[in-house]
Amino acid sequence: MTHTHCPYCSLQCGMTLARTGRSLEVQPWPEFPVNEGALCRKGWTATALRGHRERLTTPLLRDRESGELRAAGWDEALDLVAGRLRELRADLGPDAVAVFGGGGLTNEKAYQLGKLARVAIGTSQIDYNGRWCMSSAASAGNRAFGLDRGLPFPLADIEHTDVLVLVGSNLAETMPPAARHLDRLRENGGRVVVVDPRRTPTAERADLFLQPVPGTDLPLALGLLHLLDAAGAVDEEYVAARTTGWEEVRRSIAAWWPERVERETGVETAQLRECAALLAGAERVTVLTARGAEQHAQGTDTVLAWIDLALALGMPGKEHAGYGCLTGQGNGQGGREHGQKADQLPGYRMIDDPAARDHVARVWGVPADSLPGPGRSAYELLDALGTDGGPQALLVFGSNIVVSAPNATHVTSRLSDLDLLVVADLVMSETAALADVVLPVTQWAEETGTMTNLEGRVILRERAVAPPEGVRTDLEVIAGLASRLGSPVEFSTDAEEVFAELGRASSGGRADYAGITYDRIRAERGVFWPCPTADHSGTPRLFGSSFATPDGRARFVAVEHRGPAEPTDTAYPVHLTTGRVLAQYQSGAQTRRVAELPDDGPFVELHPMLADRIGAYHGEPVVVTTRRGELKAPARIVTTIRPDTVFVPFHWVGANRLTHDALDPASRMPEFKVCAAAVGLDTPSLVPREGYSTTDPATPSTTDPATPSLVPREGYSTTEPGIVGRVASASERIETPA
Ligand SMILES: Nc1nc2c(c(=O)[nH]1)N[C@H]1C(S)=C(S)[C@@H](COP(=O)(O)OP(=O)(O)OC[C@H]3O[C@@H](n4cnc5c(=O)[nH]c(N)nc54)[C@H](O)[C@@H]3O)O[C@H]1N2
Ligand SMILES: Nc1nc2c(c(=O)[nH]1)N[C@H]1C(S)=C(S)[C@@H](COP(=O)(O)OP(=O)(O)OC[C@H]3O[C@@H](n4cnc5c(=O)[nH]c(N)nc54)[C@H](O)[C@@H]3O)O[C@H]1N2
Ligand code: SF4
Ligand SMILES: [Mo]
Repeated sequence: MTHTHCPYCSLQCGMTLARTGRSLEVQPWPEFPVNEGALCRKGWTATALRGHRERLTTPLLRDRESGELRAAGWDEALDLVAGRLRELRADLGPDAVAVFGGGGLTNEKAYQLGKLARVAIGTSQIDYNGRWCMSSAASAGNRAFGLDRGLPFPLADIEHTDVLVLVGSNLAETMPPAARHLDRLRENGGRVVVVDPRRTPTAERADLFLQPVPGTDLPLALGLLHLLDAAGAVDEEYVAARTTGWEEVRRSIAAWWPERVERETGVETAQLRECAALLAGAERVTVLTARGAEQHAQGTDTVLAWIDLALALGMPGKEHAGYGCLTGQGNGQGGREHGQKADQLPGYRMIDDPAARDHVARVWGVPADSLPGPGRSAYELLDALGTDGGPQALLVFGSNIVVSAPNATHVTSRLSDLDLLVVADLVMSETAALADVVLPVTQWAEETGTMTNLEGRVILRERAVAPPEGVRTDLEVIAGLASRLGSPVEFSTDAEEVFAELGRASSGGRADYAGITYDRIRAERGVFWPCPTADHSGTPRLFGSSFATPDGRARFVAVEHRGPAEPTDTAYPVHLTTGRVLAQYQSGAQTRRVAELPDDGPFVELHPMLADRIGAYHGEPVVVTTRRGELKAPARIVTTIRPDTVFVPFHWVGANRLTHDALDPASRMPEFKVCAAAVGLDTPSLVPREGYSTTDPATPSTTDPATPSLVPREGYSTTEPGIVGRVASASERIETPA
């Protein structure tokens, strides 16, 4: 029996792994506080990849002549990789080699990956998939509070708030055991507000559901703030004592009167007023954002607008109230603290800060001036691969870029221009399938390491079983490469030893782990950072008396609504948004291989009115087209989505051929959550006429056979969700999701 944590999302549910004979069974661990024994179906089936026939168990090298992958020994594979990296480094400099990490990697792996890049390779070119996850909330948190810890309080605190506002989170499907907090909150007399263009299972639990046009959460927040200010609901005492910048925000919200907000967001003024009244009357308000609000080219400003709202109400730092971001990946929090991010060193130190460089270089035993500066952000890094002056080799640990990167067709073509692509994975992901070298690694139950959950709680995953013969841990792979690259310092392969070094490297930094040990985590069921010394009890709650800014005050930031990078037009008249379903995880590399989890492939969720317009029936294939590509998938006709919006899950190849690569200027987050699309039937009339290019927005298109039915009828407003109930004809075809 081993107590450990689920291999998937940031809730990091505690579970017990029990061995019976040769099998490994998932059982509850009721004492672990975050999930109290509950798991979602991904957690219950997590051991299915153990002994799976598609598990990789030997290194693979691409044969130059046949183009096929063939089995190889570890020494042959690592020698080949290191040899080629040395050549590239000698010919083109260390930045010719790039590293791409993942928010699912343990703290120890993320730390060693950063050290591999900066010390053993000497490259500045390292970033990771967390850039696509919560980075906009991270930039906003740093700006407003001087610190980014997703939740500055334990998740269970939300049970005691009076009003909880969930902006772009579908936690009932993305972290199901957390949904019970919503139920308890309501039992305690609290209210829940959900903001989402789709009435999700999370929205079903809401007292008030706002259904804005994708990409308009920012004006929604400013509109609420406008009403609150007008009603005298701003906590002037708190604002004066604990913040700066309010007057500028106050001026900037003056013009966001409700009718303008309704025009922009599609949320009716009556609902807006209802929401403002709920907030104004509450003693404790908690605002939580997730990817729906954050994955936009104005994601940072959107989060700042919601933080402005929370600050104006006097909430951050108050008990059972405040602002938080629901981080996503298993180690989405720790993964952004220990050095796999382009601009960071361990302990959430900034790589361009001379004092930070000195400290970390001393721990690493190298001169500070040998450390490179900041590199490119995730998408910019991938976009530069194989180009003149860009990296010519890429090492990937813990991401399936081909499926999950925005504008994926372009990214895949960048990968194919590389001189060397190396992927370390457990299974043959779509990205591994393109690699020149595939390195088979252990998975969670077969190794030990720490993760930091969405609350900033550092937890321990203990090894429960031996790995299959032939695979190595990521730490062993990293160390093997480091020594072959002539690293001036040793790389430990022992997770506990690496954690102790990480503790020293983070000491005195913003995310200080120096006082945390494996034994303490075992004894205390997790320790919250910052925890600077062995006798420090850890920090479950932040900001009680001051914020992490130099003067201890939180910053109001005035923001402007720029709108989506790609607005709809007559050729691409609907909003495309993307996201998740309960039974699949991320790029699906792992969960699509679990037989117990339903895998029906991608689908296009659309409203009966839109379906009516294009003549689509439930289950019938439809084609979604954007300026970057198209996807054919069955229609799923539901009344729960806005009539002007379609939704496609990204767990399968396809959704990201459609998405836009516009980036947020501060966080470099791509705009996964909104772009302009056309949707039509998969019929011959959809084949572009001669001379008509689907990639040319300038082409006059109202006469195009693919789109005329999408031009709104007279009297029909695409921004008015209330119209839903008036369409009876399509209702026979409606199927709401279970
Ligand atoms: N089942 C499952 N659970 C997961 C994951 C998974 O892949 N599968 N992944 C984990 C990870 S890494 C993450 S980051 C989290 C993500 O967790 P969530 O953020 O909850 O998941 P998403 O489905 O990406 O987006 C949430 C909601 O945003 C809505 N949305 C789309 N556009 C907008 C918009 O413009 N504004 C607003 N307000 N809402 C919008 C979508 O309709 C969707 O319901 O989930 C974690 N948990
Ligand atoms: N359209 C659209 N695209 C999105 C999003 C969206 O909402 N919409 N969300 C974005 C978000 S929030 C995220 S987090 C990304 C996630 O997308 P990805 O980065 O693709 O995440 P995963 O599918 O978890 O990929 C992890 C890969 O690493 C492997 N792996 C798992 N554990 C380990 C390990 O310990 N070591 C190694 N070496 N490999 C391991 C897995 O088998 C898998 O192949 O997708 C982003 N892409
Ligand atoms: S909610 Fe997240 S951590 Fe918990 S069992 Fe499901 S996937 Fe695993
Ligand atoms: Mo994520």
